Amino acid sequence: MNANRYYSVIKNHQLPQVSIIGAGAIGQLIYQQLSSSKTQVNFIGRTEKSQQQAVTYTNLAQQQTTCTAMIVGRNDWSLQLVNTKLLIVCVKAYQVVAALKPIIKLLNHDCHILLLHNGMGPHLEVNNMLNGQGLSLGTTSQGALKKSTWHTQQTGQGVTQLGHFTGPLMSETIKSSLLSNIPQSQWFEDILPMLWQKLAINVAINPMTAIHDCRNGELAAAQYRNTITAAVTELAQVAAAESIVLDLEGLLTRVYQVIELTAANYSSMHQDVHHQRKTEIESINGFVVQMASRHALRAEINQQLLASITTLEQGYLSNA
Ligand code: KPL
Repeated sequence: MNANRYYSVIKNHQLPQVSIIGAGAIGQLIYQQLSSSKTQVNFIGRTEKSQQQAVTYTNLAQQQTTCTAMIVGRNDWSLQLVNTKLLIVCVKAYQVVAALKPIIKLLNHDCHILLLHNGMGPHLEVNNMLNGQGLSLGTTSQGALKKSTWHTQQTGQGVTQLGHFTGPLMSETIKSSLLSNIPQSQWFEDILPMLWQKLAINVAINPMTAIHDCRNGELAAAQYRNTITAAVTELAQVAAAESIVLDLEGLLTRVYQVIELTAANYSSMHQDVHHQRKTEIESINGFVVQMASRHALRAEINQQLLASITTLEQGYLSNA
């Protein structure tokens, strides 16, 4: 893009700048939700080149709109110029560190970072990479599907839970923009218990649906109950060792509610295995196993689920 034109697109406003890394279904959904607000939103691209891109969005009422998004190039000049105040990282958990590494040093100290992915773990590494920036974490159960590279469809409503993790706080202006534009979003002073609760759902449903090649609803069958109970019990014990007190009965009730509410769906891990993609197992059951070993605890069932999915994955990834 012509440098002057690019400069004027970026500098034509005094609105807080939010950048998104990861133009997957959730990244594009959040882009749409924020771009209708008094916030300037852009994507950070994968290449050095900046460009404008037509992005299409279909909402739950099947209405389709197309707008022009700015894709900021990953070069020092563009990234400094864009002066991002909030960077939302919407890549898969296993891509977070690699996505942030080359750009974190180019972000201003007053830029805040928000990680929004399935599973847990990358925040521990990102914490060590921070260059003065504050870090918040979040989870969303909103449903979205990529119909093509730049066309996303919202497929379901869901809640989005956000909260501070470390360093300087997110600015109140940006926080209220997130909360007023992302439907059913809430801010938690203590976000970690929320993330562990979401993790409890994922440690039970995701690997089991992938191993047994079934929809979420089929996990209500009695034959799966012991494994689900054991995986969630281990998670609650590990969380307790991390000083996060969770109510085991409440967690199991929630797992079965989600199984019922999403009965017809295939979990994200089922879909990853079905399409022979890398899964998020390392940041789901793998995280429980990793944290258990820190506290000299056993997490046998999570270890078994991790091993089964890793074996499945290695089978197809090594042939790819
Ligand atoms: O988050 C999910 C996922 O598939 O990753 C659940 C809640 C299990 C819904 O499918």
